[in-house]
Amino acid sequence: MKISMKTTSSLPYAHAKLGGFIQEAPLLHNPFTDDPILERVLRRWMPQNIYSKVSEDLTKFGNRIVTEIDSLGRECELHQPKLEQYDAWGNREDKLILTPEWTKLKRVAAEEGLLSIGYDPNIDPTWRRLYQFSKLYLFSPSAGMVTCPLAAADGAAKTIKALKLDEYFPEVAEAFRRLTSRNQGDAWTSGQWMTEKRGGSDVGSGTDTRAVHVQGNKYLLYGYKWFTSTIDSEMTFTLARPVDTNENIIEGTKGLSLFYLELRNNKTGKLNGVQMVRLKNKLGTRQLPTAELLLDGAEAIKVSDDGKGIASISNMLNITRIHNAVASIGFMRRAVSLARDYATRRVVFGRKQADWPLHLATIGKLEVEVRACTLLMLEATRLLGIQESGHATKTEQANLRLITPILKLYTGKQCIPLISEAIECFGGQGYIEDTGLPTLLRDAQITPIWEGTTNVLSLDVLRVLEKDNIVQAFHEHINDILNQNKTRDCPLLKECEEKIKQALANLTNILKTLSSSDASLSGGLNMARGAREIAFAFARIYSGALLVAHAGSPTILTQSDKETAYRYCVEKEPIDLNSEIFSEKRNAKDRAIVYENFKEFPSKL
Ligand code: UCC
Repeated sequence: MKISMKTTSSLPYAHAKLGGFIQEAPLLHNPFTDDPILERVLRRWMPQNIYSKVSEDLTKFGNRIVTEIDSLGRECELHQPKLEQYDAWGNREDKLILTPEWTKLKRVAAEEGLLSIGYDPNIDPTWRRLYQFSKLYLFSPSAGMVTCPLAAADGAAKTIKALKLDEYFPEVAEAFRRLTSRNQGDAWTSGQWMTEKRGGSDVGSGTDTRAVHVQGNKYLLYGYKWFTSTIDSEMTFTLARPVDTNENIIEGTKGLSLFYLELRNNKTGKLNGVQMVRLKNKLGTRQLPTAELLLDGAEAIKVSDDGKGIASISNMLNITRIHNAVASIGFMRRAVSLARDYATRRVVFGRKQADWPLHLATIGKLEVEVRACTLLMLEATRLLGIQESGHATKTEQANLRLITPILKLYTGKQCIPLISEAIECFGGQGYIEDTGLPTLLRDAQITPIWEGTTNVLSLDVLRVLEKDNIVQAFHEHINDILNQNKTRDCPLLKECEEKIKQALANLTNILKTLSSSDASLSGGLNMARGAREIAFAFARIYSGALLVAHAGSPTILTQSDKETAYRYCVEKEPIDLNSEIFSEKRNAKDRAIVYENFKEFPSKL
């Protein structure tokens, strides 16, 4: 049969014709004005004059993210760093090739004060961390992982101030000036070289790097740093073992000291006794230059007392752990924000996705979790500001130390399934590289790993719990937060409060039993076995209380705040802290499950 021309022109597909329909892409909105919770929290917590300036800056910055920054970040994913070790004639060069957009983003970060706001003497010290981290949170998912050198730079600046290194070492004072500079020309970032070939968790036994004394505080470092991110940074702090005159070293944590070093000689521009062995081939964060580094006589300055390396670098870790959480939550927020926008554009089975109850409920669940995580992060940065202003009470100091590992581990763990679910909201399109969505999931996978894995951080929580009165301080703080709920007659919030109090009582009882010196009470129970559950219980109680206080605020509450608190505190699966989790008897059962059918069973675990 012959088809007439008239008929063919009405057919949707033909040669050089791809069909009439193009799916509308999700739109990136100003991440500050689009965020359902951030602005209201800042308004509630900050004094009016500070809030006005901060919100004005964040609105402007949010626009810049949409119009300029986001596409720079995307370019960093598309044009990843390369390492050229030799020139054509065989000379060792270790030339790191970075896309211009990476460099541009670092400049934007300096200009926007993403680090310097946290140290700016012209901003009220109580509020500058909350301001800084709010801005970083907006920046993070568009930043092409420039947030990593910024995190380490912030950790370095904090270490310098906490240990007063700028008062003793002029080089370090200059580094601090550059780390906190807004001047694009001379701003520095930092590395954080901790991980060696034996791994990055047990740093005390895993650090092989030797420090050979030259004179005064000057040393030469020899070692192999296995997983060093941000190798384009100008300086770093690192750990090494000083060698005494008899060539002896002290093993373990007690043998480690903290060193400051600059990557290049500032006169010649040559690498300072460092070879870039290879770039790491990572699952995600591929925008970020991460390498194995050989230290072959790198000139360094010892900046801590002998044996105080880990305690000193912890100043850095506690800051980078907050940055890590900001990254996790930034990725989550971006995924949910794009999914909710897309749901207003895509039509399925005759309706917009947003009009299908099941789809709406799916995004609703994600939204509740992101809000809980956001509040926890904002609370940590609020406490950090108070601590750095010198006005923190003992209770606030204790809670800052406690919340830091909890925030990091909880948000790192939440973000992967959450982003995965948000990506599913795009159907097959979410699986397509050019949409940029897969990058979110790939990059998120690092957040539970670096800066301490979930297990290592759960054990850090136990380290904190060994301190006196910490549980008491947590109780007081949670009660204070719950007392900020000013709508006491709201039945939803009442129920939330009851749940939180119940969970808190349960957690306290378990902790009492576990730490009891009375063997009949604690016998057969091992706290470390259930360290994750303990940490998660703290996270849930803390976030829940913050949601209740937020929803009960008289001035700016919305019905959806109450609903969010209710869903998080009451409807979410309960925190199950029964003593069975901690029972030593389960070790053998776990071993049987994990190693079933395993041919070479280790004789002793
Ligand atoms: O470097 C990495 C990637 C760089 C990229 C940076 C940017 C990422 C941000 C992303 C944003 C986008 S990854 C490297 C990650 N490695 C870690 O985070 C280390 C993980 N391991 C731990 O945290 C362990 O818990 C260790 C290493 C701290 C455990 O060592 P020890 O030897 O068993 O520790 P001790 O003996 O319990 O503690 C030694 C001292 C003690 O103080 P003193 O000597 O005064 O008694 C502890 O109280 O250190 C103190 N300490 C702390 N203090 C230990 N941890 C802390 C802490 N968190 N805060 C305060």
